[in-house]
Amino acid sequence: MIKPIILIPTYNEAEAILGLLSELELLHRKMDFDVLVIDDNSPDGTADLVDSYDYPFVDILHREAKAGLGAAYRAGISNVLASENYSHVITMDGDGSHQVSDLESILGTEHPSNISLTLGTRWISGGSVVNWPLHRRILSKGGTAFARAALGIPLADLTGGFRAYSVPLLRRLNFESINSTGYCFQIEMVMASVAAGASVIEVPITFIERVNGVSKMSRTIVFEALKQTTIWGLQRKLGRSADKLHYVK
Ligand SMILES: Nc1nc2c(ncn2[C@@H]2O[C@H](COP(=O)(O)OP(=O)(O)OP(=O)(O)O)[C@@H](O)[C@H]2O)c(=O)[nH]1
Ligand SMILES: [Mg+2]
Repeated sequence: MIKPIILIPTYNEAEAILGLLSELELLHRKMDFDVLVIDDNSPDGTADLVDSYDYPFVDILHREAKAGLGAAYRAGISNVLASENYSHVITMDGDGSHQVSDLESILGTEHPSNISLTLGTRWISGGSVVNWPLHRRILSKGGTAFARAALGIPLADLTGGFRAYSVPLLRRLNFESINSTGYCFQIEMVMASVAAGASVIEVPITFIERVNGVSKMSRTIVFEALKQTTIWGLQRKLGRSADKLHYVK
């Protein structure tokens, strides 16, 4: 039976990862899925903790060094696509901000069957953000508003990382052209999915600010996202649509 796989990128999430895996283990008793943690050789020993977590549904991809969220996801997705075992790829943060209780609606057994991309969304009715300072709210909402206007994609949360992609959708994408290394990978994946004709649905999620560990969000990452989105927006204005960016095979 093909099943979903949850990809969890981690860099220094030792304080959060086992809690998350235990919650997933509870859900796993009633729902079949696999988990792949993608760790960039976290100095805090995140990978050792995952290795010691002896559940057959959990695997880990060990990478040599920190290379950014986009690079980690590309490596994880490439692993998934090498297998025929999976129906969906769910992406989820490893710091406890994404709630296991929202997973069932992300996976959406009740969604229309043509849905190929589900976006967990903080900024629609029913969605919320807990314990975020004002500047993070402004950054997230402002970032999405800017990307929405620049790219002409009318969705409420383009930067969130809690999503489900159908494997057939991912197989249509040309990952050689999706090259954001940082968080703008999330925006680029929506652009590429829309270019590939994805049917998108947004479901509300509760995003809780990390309690442990340190944010990897940096000025460089914000700047990369801003610069990249501006370039994509200009390319669009010049008539170079996303499919001409060779996102679709
Ligand atoms: N493998 C890998 N994982 C990463 C990298 N950068 C971030 N992550 C993971 O990606 C997820 C999201 O990163 P966060 O730092 O939580 O980013 P955020 O949620 O936007 O910001 P905060 O919650 O405020 O920290 C977390 O599980 C991180 O550990 C990276 O370079 N490599
Ligand atoms: Mg986080």
